[in-house]
Amino acid sequence: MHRFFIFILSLCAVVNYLHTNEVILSLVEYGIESDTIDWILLQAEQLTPDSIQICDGSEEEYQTLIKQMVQQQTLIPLNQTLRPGCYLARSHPKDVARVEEKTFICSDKKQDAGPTNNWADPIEMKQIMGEDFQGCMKGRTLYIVPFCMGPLKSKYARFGIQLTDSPYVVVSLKTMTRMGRKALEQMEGKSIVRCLHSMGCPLEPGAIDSAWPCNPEKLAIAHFPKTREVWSFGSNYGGNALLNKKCFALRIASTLGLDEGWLAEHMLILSVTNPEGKKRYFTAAFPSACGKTNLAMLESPLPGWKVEVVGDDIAWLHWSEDGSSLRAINPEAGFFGVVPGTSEKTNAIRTIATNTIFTNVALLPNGDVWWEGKTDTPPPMAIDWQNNPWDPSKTTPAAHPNSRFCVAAHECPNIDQTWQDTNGVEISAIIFGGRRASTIPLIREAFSWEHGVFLGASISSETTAAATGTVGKLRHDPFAMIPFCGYNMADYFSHWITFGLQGANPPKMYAVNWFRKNSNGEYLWPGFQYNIHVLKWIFERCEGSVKAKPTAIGLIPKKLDLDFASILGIKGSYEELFAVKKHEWEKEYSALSTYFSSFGNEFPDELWLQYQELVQANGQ
Ligand code: GTP
Ligand code: SPV
Ligand code: MN
Repeated sequence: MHRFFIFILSLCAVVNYLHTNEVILSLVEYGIESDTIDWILLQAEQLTPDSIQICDGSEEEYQTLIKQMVQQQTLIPLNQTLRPGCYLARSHPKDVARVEEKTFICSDKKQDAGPTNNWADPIEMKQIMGEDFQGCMKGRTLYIVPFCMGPLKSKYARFGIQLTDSPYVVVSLKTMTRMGRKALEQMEGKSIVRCLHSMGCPLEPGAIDSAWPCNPEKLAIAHFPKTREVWSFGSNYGGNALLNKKCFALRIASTLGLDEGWLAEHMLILSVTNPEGKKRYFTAAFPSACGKTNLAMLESPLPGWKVEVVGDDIAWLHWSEDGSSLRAINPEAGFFGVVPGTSEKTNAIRTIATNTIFTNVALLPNGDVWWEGKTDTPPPMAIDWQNNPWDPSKTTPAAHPNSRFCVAAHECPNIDQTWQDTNGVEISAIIFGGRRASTIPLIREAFSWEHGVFLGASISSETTAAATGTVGKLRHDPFAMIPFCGYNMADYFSHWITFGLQGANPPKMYAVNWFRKNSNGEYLWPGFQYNIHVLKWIFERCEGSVKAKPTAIGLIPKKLDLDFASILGIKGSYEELFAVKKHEWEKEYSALSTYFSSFGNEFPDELWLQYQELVQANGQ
């Protein structure tokens, strides 16, 4: 206790905040360990905020911050009759997506970050970033945001505290996590992931703040797996700034999973209920902006078949204690989803009707929002995401391609009633996918767990606007985890193989591709709600009620079992959707061989064996 008071005294000197003592005392009362409190105090000392606020997660606190951001013009209230509780934020034009080239894994040894991550020495990184953090919250409030990832009281839940100077981040964390008092109440004796975040824009006295402060020139997001810390500087956007999400729940959590025998995955979790009322749960890993949220929120056109959401982005997978079932929890409590493409014809539209913060969409004269794909005909006029007048003659999009909605899970009409189950849900099937214009068929089933791991490791996908950089470039993205694995990916592959062998009855595994195109560049498969036909087939395979057709690349559905006749707007035939073209697969296997070799001796033999068997079976 003695140390606390020295800190408090030194803090009172730099922080013009009468209630600092109260803040400390309330943390002590909640049983937060003294080393965590020391950390908060030390940070406060170097960040030099004008005030400190511990966030309790109350509605009142949320509304106060919203009001403050409306005044600051960070948020624009939308038409409250059309969209109650909804706001629009416009980001800085240079702060619109995750920045992978400025994302670092700071393990002690470079080898532990592996060939697919940017590595930096942890001591050097802390020195470099430490200088930027020095004094960076001048003129601002330091918010202390305690949060829980996973259902409160679940044995699978994990805890974090984010220190941030961004009120936009605080309200987003309230929506995306179990935040504030309810998290603090569960934290006693638990290990806590320390998340430090600043927009990187100190405010001089009397200076006018911008609506979206950020510091793109000095942007860096560093992960310290050994000490379970994340440091993020300079951005206010999505996964760069909401450190609970990709930074904690994937990069740091994946390293916890490696140590403790579980998996933190970039996966949606959904349930499918058949006409007899039987429910099964599946997970699916697709790279960013490749269809997770839309699949999770699917509204089924097939009579009697229903899909409900457990999670749309991240799944933590554990074997049950007796090893009899694979359990999945969604560590999040809300959705941060891609807006463009969402319409009455697709799946998330009802979830974002109320209490949603939209970032970087267009504003309509009636105070509603618009984005590409919302309606077949664009509005005659709008204000684009950069606050410029827009009309359909413009060549630039009205909404940014990576514009997002942030909304609580309970706003989703198709949320599964078990979504907060402390034991997670039992997974029957694991699906991998990517955005591929050619080569990869609509769906195939793995022959075995090892083959399934091979399918996951083999995913390539065209890059999207979810990360800065070129869009549409094919890249290897094993398990949709390339930007999110906190350690050496070769060890990750091995971890997947051994993980499957730990349970009595591993789920079936699948690879899907909604994005195959014909020679006119049109999607062969109508996707969205029609993906239910694929989910139905997977369900029936799990039941053992349909037979599959063996091919060299996996088991595929028989034509009649996909019920093509009832699918409207289909451009491709069964034969086109499942075509295995020799020249395409030669290219595919050659690219895979080069890629797998890049992991050197660390690459698991089991996957090389799979590779060789498949190449032979293909007659290549
Ligand atoms: P992140 O949140 O970035 O991880 O993306 P996500 O994987 O959740 O992707 P999301 O469901 O938001 O979809 C991304 C884009 O792909 C949107 O523009 C969708 O309209 C489009 N999309 C989603 N599902 C389908 C599909 O089945 N077919 C086609 N053609 N496009 C789809
Ligand atoms: C993704 O890029 O996969 C996202 C958006 O879900 S972000 O939260 O920015 O990572
Ligand atoms: Mn999503």
